Amino acid sequence: MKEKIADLEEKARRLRVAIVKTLHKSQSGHTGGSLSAIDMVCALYFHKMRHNPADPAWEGRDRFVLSKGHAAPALYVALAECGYFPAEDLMMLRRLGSHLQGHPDSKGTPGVDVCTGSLGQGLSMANGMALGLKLDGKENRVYAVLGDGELQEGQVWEAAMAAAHYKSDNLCALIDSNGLQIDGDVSKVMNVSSISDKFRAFGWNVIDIDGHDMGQIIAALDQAEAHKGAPTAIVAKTVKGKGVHLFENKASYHGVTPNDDELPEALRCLGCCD
Ligand SMILES: Cc1ncc(C[n+]2csc(CCOP(=O)(O)OP(=O)(O)O)c2C)c(N)n1
Repeated sequence: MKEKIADLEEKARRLRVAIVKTLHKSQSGHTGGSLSAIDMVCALYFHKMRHNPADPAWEGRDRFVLSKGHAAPALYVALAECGYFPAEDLMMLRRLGSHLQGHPDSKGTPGVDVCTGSLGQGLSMANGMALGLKLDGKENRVYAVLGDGELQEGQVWEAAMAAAHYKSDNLCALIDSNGLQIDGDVSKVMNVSSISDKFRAFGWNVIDIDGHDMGQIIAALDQAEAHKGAPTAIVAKTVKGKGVHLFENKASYHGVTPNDDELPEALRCLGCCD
């Protein structure tokens, strides 16, 4: 297990490098929330989820919904690393006509199941997928990553209520709780705490973790899978911009990309010199 965790940590480091390089090239996109979510995305794609890059529409796959769709770079670097498309394509992020748009597009990108980006809607889509799979008697699981600022959208709580009502234990929501949104502190814009208490009150199984501790992430994903009779919310404490001190805990880097001056230092922080 120690080796597995070390492998995933190394993978996450490399994915962070890819995020920084991709966003530097595009000069458009979301840095902070991509770096905060990447450890969870990495654990899902390289440890937990059943999926097949050679056959993106494979029926036996688990489903993934990046509800905080602006963190698309985190998803794209994982999909590229899996082999859904060549890594060179990452350099086309946000280009007109590219299959890597600023927010996930299920029609354009192999491996993307749903279009997201309008905050608050992903958990409802994940609910529908989870319910549909259950009605079909399938074992597949559904994972959705949400932002804590996103929880200010009322639809999230309608979805939370419905998932508990239908006992959707094949559904797992991961909350990237980095405490910041586009305009600053989530607690000041519209306080959503306590996130854990809220999901618990809605009837969910709740697991609190450090969202950058790979051991805790995979243990929580295993617990979620084992839990029967209710959906699971993994409430992950994270750092916006994690891994690069220039961007850490700064709301100003929500939608700002590394510039030419910042790139070398950002890569140095991530142990990458090329
Ligand atoms: C319905 C909707 N309203 C506004 C936006 C613009 N927007 C994009 S990201 C963001 C802040 C999201 O904060 P959070 O969910 O905490 O994401 P993170 O900090 O993890 O990047 C906003 C308001 C949007 N994408 N969708």
